[in-house]
Amino acid sequence: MNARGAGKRRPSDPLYGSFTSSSSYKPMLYLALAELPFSFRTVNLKIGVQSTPEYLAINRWGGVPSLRHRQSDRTLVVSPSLIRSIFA
Ligand SMILES: N[C@@H](CCC(=O)N[C@@H](CS)C(=O)NCC(=O)O)C(=O)O
Repeated sequence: MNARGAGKRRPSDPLYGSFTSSSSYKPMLYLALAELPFSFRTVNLKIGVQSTPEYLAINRWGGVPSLRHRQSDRTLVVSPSLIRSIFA
C-alpha cells in the first residue's frame, strides 16, 4: 500500500465513530495500515449521541464515521470518500 504522508509525524486527526459500526471500522483499519496518526472518538449511537447539537456541529447528517482533517480544515463524512482521501 502506498499512502501519501504515511509514517510522517503530524497532529492526529480525530475519527468519530462507533464500535458497533462497520462503516467506522473501515477507515480505522486503513488509517492504521497507513500508519497515520488518528484519535478515535466514540459516538454512542445507542444513546443518540449522533443527534446531539455538539455532534451535529461536526457532522450535520448525524452519522458516523466523520474524519476531521486538521491540515485541510475539512471533515469527511462518508467512509468510501474518507478512505480515498487517506490514499490520495
Ligand atoms: N454510506 C455511509 C453509511 C454510514 C452509516 O450508515 N452509518 C451509520 C452507522 S453504520 C450511522 O451513522 N447511523 C446513524 C444512526 O444510527 O442514527 C458510509 O459508509 O459512511
